[in-house]
Amino acid sequence: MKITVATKNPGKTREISRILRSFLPDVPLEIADLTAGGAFYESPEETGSTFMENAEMKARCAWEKLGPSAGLVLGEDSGLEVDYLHGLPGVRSHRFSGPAATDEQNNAALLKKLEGVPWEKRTARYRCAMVLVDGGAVVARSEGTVEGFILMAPRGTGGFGYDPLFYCPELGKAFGESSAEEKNKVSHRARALAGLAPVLRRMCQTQRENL
Ligand code: ITT
Repeated sequence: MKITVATKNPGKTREISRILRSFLPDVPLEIADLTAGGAFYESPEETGSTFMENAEMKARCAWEKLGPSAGLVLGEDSGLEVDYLHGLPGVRSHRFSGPAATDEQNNAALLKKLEGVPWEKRTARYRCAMVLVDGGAVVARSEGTVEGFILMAPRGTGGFGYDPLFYCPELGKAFGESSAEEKNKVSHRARALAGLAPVLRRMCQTQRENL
């Protein structure tokens, strides 16, 4: 079963691929993303006000550009919501400190905005929305969250994005200090994928029956 993840972020593809393979060990999965054709694939502008709207936009855009060769298309939009910042950076997580911001610049900008804010007020969550498109039509949607705190300084080098600043009480450490297996047990992305796994399993069974 071929799935194209409508993303140019290799960190996301790596996690999605590992998580899906662990949820569906008996399903033969071929997982692609948009990094290979990245130079000529233009991502849609993320104009939605919710993660779900943006996830659908990404999935539909990839389907329109790639057509049936994409197989199933998985749109994913995710980000960090910090309560003290009234939900920011939210859907602007990737562009928090400017349109071409690096993860390091975004992390520095976040730490600056939270300067002097005490631990108990540094609550935050990662949120992930996913939309599965088959033949141009939306066949499933799913969301996942993981609660945590924003650290006073980065810890660890694991994961990507804001992971060195995200302390996960469920793991008792920062995502940046966690192994891929640990993060993938509790992450917003894993929880969103848990909602899609039964749909993918059913689709695979139908494909097998139709062979
Ligand atoms: P695509 O649009 O191509 O999918 P992107 O990285 O721009 O790639 P988003 O618009 O969904 O994707 O922005 C997500 C940002 O939120 C991401 O770049 C990180 O800064 C942050 N983020 C989301 N999930 C994360 C995670 O698991 N760990 C760390 N940071 C994460």
